[in-house]
Parts: sequence; C-alpha cells; structure tokens
Amino acid sequence: MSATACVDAVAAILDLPFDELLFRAQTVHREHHDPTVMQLSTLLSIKTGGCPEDCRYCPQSSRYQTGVEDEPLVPLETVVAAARQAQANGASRFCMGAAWRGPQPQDLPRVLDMIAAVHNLGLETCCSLGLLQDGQAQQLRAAGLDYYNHNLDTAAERYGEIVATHDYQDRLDTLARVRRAGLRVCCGGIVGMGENRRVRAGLIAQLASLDPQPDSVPINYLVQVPGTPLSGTEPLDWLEFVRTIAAARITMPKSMVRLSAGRQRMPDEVQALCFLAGANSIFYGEKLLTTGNADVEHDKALLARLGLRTA
Ligand code: SAM
Ligand code: DTB
Ligand code: SF4
Repeated sequence: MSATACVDAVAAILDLPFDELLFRAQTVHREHHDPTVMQLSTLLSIKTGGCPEDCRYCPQSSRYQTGVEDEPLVPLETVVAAARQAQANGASRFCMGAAWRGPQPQDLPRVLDMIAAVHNLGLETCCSLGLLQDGQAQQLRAAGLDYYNHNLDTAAERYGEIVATHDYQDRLDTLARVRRAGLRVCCGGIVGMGENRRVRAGLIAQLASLDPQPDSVPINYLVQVPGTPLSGTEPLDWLEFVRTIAAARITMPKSMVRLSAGRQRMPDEVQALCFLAGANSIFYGEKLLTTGNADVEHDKALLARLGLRTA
C-alpha cells in the first residue's frame, strides 16, 4: 500500500461513527490483549532543561522562557531511589528521559550505569535520550536497556512547523538504529497541537507503517506550558482524542498503546473511554518530566473503579 493510501485508510477509520469506531477498536483489542490489565510505566527526568532543540511544544527547550532550569545529569543514587519507589508503587517499567538533542559520548557511561542499576532491580528499562549516533544503541542494549522511546510526534508533512533543528528523517534514522541494536521500540506522538484530522491520520499511518510496528505507542495529549510557542492552542476535543487512541489500536493491534501526557486534566470518564478504545498502558507517578501527572492515589482509585488489574 502506498503511503497516501495508508493515510486514506487511517483517515477513513477516524471518520467512522464514534460507536462503530469504539466497537472495532475494542474487538481488535480483545483479540490481542487482556482488556482487564493495565501496564504502568514511571518516568524520571535524568537531565532536565537547557535543550538546544526548538520543539515548539516542549518546556525544556532553552529557547523558550518556561521557568524550567538547565540542570545537570542527576546522580545514580537519585535514579535508584526513584526506581525503587516506582517498583514499590507497582510500576513494571522505568523510563529515563533527558533534554538532549542526543547523548554526548562523555554522558553515555553515566547513563549506562543508571540503566544497569534499574535493570538489576528487576524493572523493565526504557530511555528517551534523543537522536542516537552509530554504536550508541548497541551500548545501551549491552547495559540492559529493554526499550528506547523516540517519538515521531506528528505527521511528516507537519514536522517542519513544529521542529526546525532536526528533521523527520533524523528521527526515522534513530528508530532504525534502535531496531538494529535489538532494542524494543517505543514510538508515538502528540495530538492537540492545532493539527487537523488528516495530520493525526498521517501520524498514525506513519507509526503503523514502521516495520516491525512499535512495541509501545505513547499517545500524548499536548500539555500546554506557558512560554512555549504552542501554549494557547485551541485544546483538542476529548472525543477526537479518544478517536486517535482507537485508530492507533486498530492499526497497531499488538502494540501497547499508552495513554501518556495530558492525564492530569483529563476527566476520569474520558480516560475510561480511552481504555475502552484500546489504551492499555499509562504513565504512573506524580510527575511526567517537568509537568504534573495524575496523582497516584487518584489513579489507584480509578483503576479500582474500572476493575482493572495492573502489570
Ligand atoms: N529530548 C528527547 C527527544 O526529544 O526525543 C527525549 C525527551 S522529549 C521530552 C520526549 C517526548 O516528550 C517528545 O518526543 C514529546 O513526544 C513529549 N513531550 C514533550 N513535551 C511535551 C508536552 N508539552 N506535551 C506532551 N508531550 C510532550
Ligand atoms: C512520551 O511519549 N511522553 C513522555 C515520555 N515519552 C518521555 C514525556 C512527556 C513529557 C510531557 C511534558 C513534560 O513533563 O515535560
Ligand atoms: Fe529537547 Fe526533546 Fe524537548 Fe525537543 S522534545 S526540546 S529534543 S527535550
């Protein structure tokens, strides 16, 4: 199928009557997953702020006045303490994010130690460190990394409006390096950046055409941070967000679809619809990277109200 035909197919899915779309998504979901199980991933920002890139959604770019300070790489002990806490709270995966264009060779050894330490606790490990150079993915894998998160964020044709300091092909090249190193791929995007349905279809089509498809697909609802160029964007209709989750589930049946950023302000009923639409993973813990997340006690209560078990 050509790329355009594929976008057309996803656009047709997004255009379905809402109940039809959810029924199809839930049917696909049940063929491949236990609908009563939710996977929990906890995030830690190991290097906050001061990023040289200009991603227009991001509070960590040094180009925008968002109040996020440029901090050094955190010490190993901080990572181990946070990972232990995440494990005690019931998370199965620990994701370490860094506000880098990509890791510098001098930073990598310390990150490798963090990965090994988290791996030794018995947690799944994930890193989101930006663009990787040849050989870096292999080093991460050898240290005990299970997943690498690297998002495509939007459709190819819109990427240049959102980020100018690197391009879509750079992201695809890193994803190829990650796969070649034998790492599992976590790759998704952001919606609510003022895009139209066609752009959302383009993002989902691009993710679904990765071969093999990503193991995890984080769908982020833009967290609008004052000072970022995208702050003040018309918020995306919740039901349109649910449609996007459903389209991800239908087109990537085996992937874990993660309801990611944006849950702090998302009504419980909308989250419940996202789970019905096939989301089976969440970020769990008080914080994402620099912004707040839904609180843990609230999440525990929500999962209990919905009769969901955790993994
Ligand atoms: N610097 C690395 C990179 O860009 O790949 C890794 C960290 S970066 C913060 C990871 C992802 O966070 C981005 O690709 C984007 O999907 C997400 N993100 C950043 N700011 C966000 C925001 N305000 N709302 C929702 N998602 C956001
Ligand atoms: C992903 O898709 N979302 C996470 C993780 N991968 C690294 C990051 C969300 C960041 C939200 C804004 C912030 O807290 O800075
Ligand atoms: Fe930097 Fe990543 Fe934020 Fe872009 S998304 S500014 S690369 S931290």
